[in-house]
Order: sequence, then structure tokens, then C-alpha cells
Amino acid sequence: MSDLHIESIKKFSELHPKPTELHFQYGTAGFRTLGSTLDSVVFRVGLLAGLRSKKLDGRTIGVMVTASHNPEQDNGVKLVDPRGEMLEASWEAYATSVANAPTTDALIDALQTLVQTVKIDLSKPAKVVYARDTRPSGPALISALEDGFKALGVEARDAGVTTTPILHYLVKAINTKGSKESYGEDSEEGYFRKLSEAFKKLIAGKAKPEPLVIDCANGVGALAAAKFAEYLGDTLPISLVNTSISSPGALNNACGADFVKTMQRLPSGLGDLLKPGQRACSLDGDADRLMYYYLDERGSFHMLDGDKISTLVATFIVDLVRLAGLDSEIKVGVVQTAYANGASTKYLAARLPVKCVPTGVKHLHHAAEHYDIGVYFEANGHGTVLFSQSTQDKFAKHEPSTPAQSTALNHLVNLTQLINQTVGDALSDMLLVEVVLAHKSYTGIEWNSLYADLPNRLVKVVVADRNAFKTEDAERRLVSPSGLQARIDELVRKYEGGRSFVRPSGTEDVVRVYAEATNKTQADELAFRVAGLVYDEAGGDPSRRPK
Ligand code: G16
Repeated sequence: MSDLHIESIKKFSELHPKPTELHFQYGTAGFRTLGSTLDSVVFRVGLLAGLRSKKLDGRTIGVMVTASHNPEQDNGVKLVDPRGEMLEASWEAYATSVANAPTTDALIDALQTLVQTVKIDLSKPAKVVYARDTRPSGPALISALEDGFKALGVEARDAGVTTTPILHYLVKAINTKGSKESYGEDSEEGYFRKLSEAFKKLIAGKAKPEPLVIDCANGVGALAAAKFAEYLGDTLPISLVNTSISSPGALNNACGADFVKTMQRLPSGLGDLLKPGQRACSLDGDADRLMYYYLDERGSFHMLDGDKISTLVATFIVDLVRLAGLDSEIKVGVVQTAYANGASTKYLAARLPVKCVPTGVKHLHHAAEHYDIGVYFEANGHGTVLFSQSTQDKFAKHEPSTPAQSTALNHLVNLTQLINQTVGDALSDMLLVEVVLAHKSYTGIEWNSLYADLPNRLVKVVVADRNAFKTEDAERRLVSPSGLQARIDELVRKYEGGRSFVRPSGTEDVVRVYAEATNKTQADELAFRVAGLVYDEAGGDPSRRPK
């Protein structure tokens, strides 16, 4: 075994000291906090990425610098494993301890402990591909990351400014290059070509759709969506709004998928643009979440969120599997979280298996891998569809006995190409939705009528310590602070069709409260009353109590 490059790591580490007063945690979406505090963390993630690659025999690891839906001043960094999926859970604790080592010497100790604990052969090569979103703090953080690579002698490829899902795609494409499981050409162009060709095949012969309006959240999705517009040409007329990627303060501000989901209203910039019934959608800051919506004749807003996308897509795929004559061999299942609207769960569970897991794509992704075809979407619009390798092999071997079976089989194969199976991808999901709408000849109105959402409300509560809130049962119940769940239960019983849960956010310093009831006023009231209980429990300032 060769050595850790101790002298080199020491030299670079001195340039990136850890702020003494801060504690960092590798959470739901990697490290995520104020961008101005992340220099040492990102440098150390450069080292970690190199070690992770060495541990995996020199396979390429991804690093994405983004804070996705968070406000512009936040930033973050996450690691992507070789198949394009989130970092293996056991490494999250190593990442946290490396990020929190208070001094350079302590950092060297933490790295050496990691090398010994997971038995890393340091003579192996280290390869990394990395990218960032459009945040102003991005370039400086990328320099810190590159110092980490230099310190460890990592062979690093800069993928520039791009979306999180494209980075995940690149990781998988690089690692499968030349193999029978090749995921595609390992370039951005390869990604755009692969998806747009599959899209064109899937909508061949269908009526030309009405133009789709895309709110790009003033983020990196604007660049990728503009590229898609070129590749797709007339097959999908697109109109882009909120594309100001260099206007200070614009990112995710009153626009984007998180704003639409939380506020349940149009993002800014679309008001005068939308005709009644016209489809529009919002991406988030790194284009991994998608939210659809439309205005009706009276100008009322209707949201088609992750649950509606999941329902649309899962039922379409189930039908194709049956039409292809594969329904006895291939089972489709759906994964949701506690945020899934109760009406969506009821609709889906009557038709196919549905599982509920904690928030965070990594949990949904792993659960979806247990199905032959696993459809997973968080209500916030983050999700994708996974086709197991054996399912894809069955598609390749299956001999259709009728032209209708053959057509359905071709559609399934093309879907495996259209869908970014590494992670939720707003633009890939958008093309998927457009395919289903074209096949079913649905407008947003028909899609929305599959089931009626139960009125719901999401509220954030700022508390002194969100870690005091612990949950069980896929985050549907609180175990601490003790006694709080009983008080929530008592309140929920007073509301017809009431449901509510409380969980600490993994990406922001807040506690989230979700509530549903049979009418909107009651859902709002329940959410705010539960938020009040949370606030009182956490001992907050009465003047900032949620109302
Ligand atoms: C991230 C995760 C999502 C999660 C979301 C909100 O999204 O990737 O899976 O739903 O955070 O998490 P929380 O409620 O714990 O803050 P993104 O789009 O910000 O990367």
C-alpha cells in the first residue's frame, strides 16, 4: 500500500481552515448550508471523493456543488457513486467526521482512520468528475474542491456548469463506457442526444403538442432547457421564462418548483403568459425537481405535483407492460413519502403496490430497486423510474406475438432511454410527462381529474435545534420531543379527514409541518395549529410563532 500524500494534504489544508465554531453534517443532500462557510468542507470533499474512487478500484466518483432549491446564498456539495446513485450511506458518517476535524493534524488522523477502517488501497487510481450550478459562491468552492484533488493526486474531469442529473448521468456513462451496460456517450451532448432521440421515437405519429412554458427558476436548468429546445425543435415547442442565471438574488426567488409546491401558486414571470389550460412547469435550482400546473378558464391555479406525475407515469407503464404481454413476468411498484397526498396513495394502492419511505431520494431510490419497474416521486417533484437489469433483459429477449405487443414493447424500450434512471431529473421527467400526455391525448385538465387532491398545507417552523425532533414510521410519527406526538394526534382527531406530521428538514435549518384535511381552510388551520405546538415545544420567541 502506498501512503496518503500527507505533506501535500497538509500544505493545501492550511489554505482551507475549518471555521472553529461550525459543525457540518452530511445529510439528505450532502453538506448544505451558507455558501460562505463551506470552503473547508468542499476542499475535504475533494479528498473524500479521491479516497472513495480508490476504494472502488479507480471507478469514477461524481461531485456536485449545488444547494438545489435552497436560497441563493446557500450552497452545498454531494458525492455521487459510480452507478450514478447517491453516496453509500455508510460513508456519510466518514464524510461528517472528515469535514469536522478541527485542525490539519486532526484531518490527517480522520483520513488515516478512514483508510484503515474501510481498507483503502492507496496505490489505486483516483478519478472524479465534478460540476456546479450557477450560484455566485460556486467558482470559489470549485477552486477549493480542485485543491482537494491536487492534494491527493486525483485525475479530475471538470463538467463545468450543469444540472445535478446531468452530472449523475455522466458518472454512470463514464463508468459503463464500452461495457454491455453502456449508459450512453459520456458527454452533455450524449445526454441531450440520447434523451431527445428517445423522445422523438416515443411521440412519432402523435399530434403536435401546444407550446410548453418552462419556469427555469433562474438557475442552471435554463441552460439545459435551452439545449433541449435546440435538439427537440418542432417536436416539442418550448417557451422559457425565469432564465436570468446571472442576476443577483434571482435564483429560486418567487419561482421554481419548491416555490410552486410550497405556495401553491404561479411563479413570478408567468402571469400574463399563460392561456387557460396551457401546460407550464417549473424546475428547481439544479433541475432535479419538476412541478406542472395550469390556469383554468377562471384563472384558478391547478398544480400537478410529484404525486400526479407518479400516478400518470405508473399507470401508463403498467398499461404498456400489459399490452406488451409481459404482465405476468414484470411487476410495477410505486414508492412515496409521507408527503404524498392521501388521495394519490388511495388511487395508486387500488392498482399496484405502494411503499412509503422517509424523505430523501436515496431512500426512495433504494426501495424502488426492489421492483421490476419502480416508479418513485416525492410530492415535491423529485423522482424517476427504475427498470431493473433483468427487466431490461426481458425486454430484449421478449418475442411479441402481435403488432400491438411489438409497439408496446418498443415504447417500453424507448422509455428506458428517455428516463434518467440515475436520479430525479426535471427535464427527463418533463419529456416523460409530455410523452404520456401525447399518448393519452390528455390536457392538464384530464390529467388532473385522475383524482382530486386532498387540500393540504406545508409550513416551516424555525426552531433553536431541529435535531431535537426525531421520527419513526417513515417520518409519520415523532418520537421526540416526548409527548408532542400525542398532542398532535389529539388535534388531528378534531379535523375531518385530518392527517399531519412533523419532521426536521435535512437541507434547511427548520422543522417542517404537513397537514391535510377535507377542505382547504381546515388543512391550513390544522397545519398552523400543529406548527404552533412545535414552536411552543421548541421554546421559541412568541412574536415569531406561526399564525
Ligand atoms: C433534497 C432531497 C430531496 C428532499 C428535499 C427536501 O432536494 O434531494 O429528496 O425531498 O431535499 O428535503 P428536506 O425536507 O429534508 O429539507 P433538493 O432538490 O433540494 O436537492
